Amino acid sequence: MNSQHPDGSVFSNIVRAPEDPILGVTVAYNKDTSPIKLNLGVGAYRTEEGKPLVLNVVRRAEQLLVNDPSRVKEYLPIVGLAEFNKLSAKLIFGADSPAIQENRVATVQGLSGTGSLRIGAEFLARHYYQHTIYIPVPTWGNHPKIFTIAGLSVKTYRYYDPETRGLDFKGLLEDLGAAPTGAIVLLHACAHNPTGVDPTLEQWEQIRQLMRSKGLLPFFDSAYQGFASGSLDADAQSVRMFVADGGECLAAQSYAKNMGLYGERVGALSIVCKAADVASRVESQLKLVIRPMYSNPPIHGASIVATILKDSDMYNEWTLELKAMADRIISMRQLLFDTLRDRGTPGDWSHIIKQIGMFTFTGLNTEQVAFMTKEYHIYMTSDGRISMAGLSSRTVPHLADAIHAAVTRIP
Ligand code: PGU
Repeated sequence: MNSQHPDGSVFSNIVRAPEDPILGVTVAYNKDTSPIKLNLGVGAYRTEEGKPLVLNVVRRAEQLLVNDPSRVKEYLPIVGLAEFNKLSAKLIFGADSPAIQENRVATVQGLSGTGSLRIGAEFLARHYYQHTIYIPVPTWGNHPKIFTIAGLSVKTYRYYDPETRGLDFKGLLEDLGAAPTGAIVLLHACAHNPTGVDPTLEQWEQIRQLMRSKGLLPFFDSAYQGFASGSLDADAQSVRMFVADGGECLAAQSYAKNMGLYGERVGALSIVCKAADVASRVESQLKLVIRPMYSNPPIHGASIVATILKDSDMYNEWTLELKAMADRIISMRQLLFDTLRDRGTPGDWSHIIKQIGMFTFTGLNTEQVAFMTKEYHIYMTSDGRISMAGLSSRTVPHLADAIHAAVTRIP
């Protein structure tokens, strides 16, 4: 025993940290023993049977990898698998992108979307003259933490209007218009999380003009390419508009959702520069960011992605499976909307079918969410976001009952 550490532990003064607002929902769900429990918290795809899905094309790619004796487990380079990086840049910027053809893009493999955002943030904190980053309100809860811990100063811009349940476009333009020259702006490439509200292409064009006129630096978070519309190209339009004007930008990509590779942690960070020699110097500095964090990225997930992206037959199979996931989510939106209408649930629920991507931002408040969890064993984030992919035609009636009870009993 030591007088400074009464119970003998040097860690006895550690206070318990709260659960994560999103991943903690699954922790609570797992503890619930009710047979009717439903997890609509985490944005992870489930089948109509409520099961996680490994895409058939991913299974095929894994078989090829396993059966190829030339595959070894050597370390990848610091920047990751070269082939994967090239193909990832092509996927987001387009096969005919001049920026790629002119070798103006530095791409490194990252630990899924989160890790790629973090590399970009660390790079900007070290090498970019402006340390202020603007993020939308609301946004994915991890964004402010990633940027703050990397040493950037986080400010916000208006994005969502709870009154219209749509984009606060005027507020967005005002706030970005008032941002200091050179400030970084985090943009959700498509399927904005948590609101499911994206700018139209015309609005994107206005955002682009404003940002370029003020020298604001776009940092795209692309976690849902293909999940918004079902089309990989359509969902990359926002990013491609900014690259087409010849200006610079960053893009963090995740293969968690669109290839269902969640736990494999596969992603990429690309920095589009004005010239090839700049891109090559940027890449050299990205290596210095990565090396002391985790040295070099894992090989398996990136090999799966590269196998699929480089083979036209497998690529096509992937787009069909991706479209099927997106379509199932859209059909769940319609079913939930119809079921609430049939129940005569008070309120206008048309936003359920208007919103895009994995989530519906229901408008339910914290008390209503707590009530639904307690009385109906339905788990969701406290901001009222539900992951549509967690629903099936079997569970929609249960959710509709819960929403109906919540809005009629709790103001
Ligand atoms: N960016 C956005 C906008 C996201 O929604 C997510 C995941 C990520 C990046 C990071 O995903 P990676 O798995 O690192 O590629 N958001 C999901 C998943 C759970 C979580 O919070 O990580 C969600 O439910 O919001």
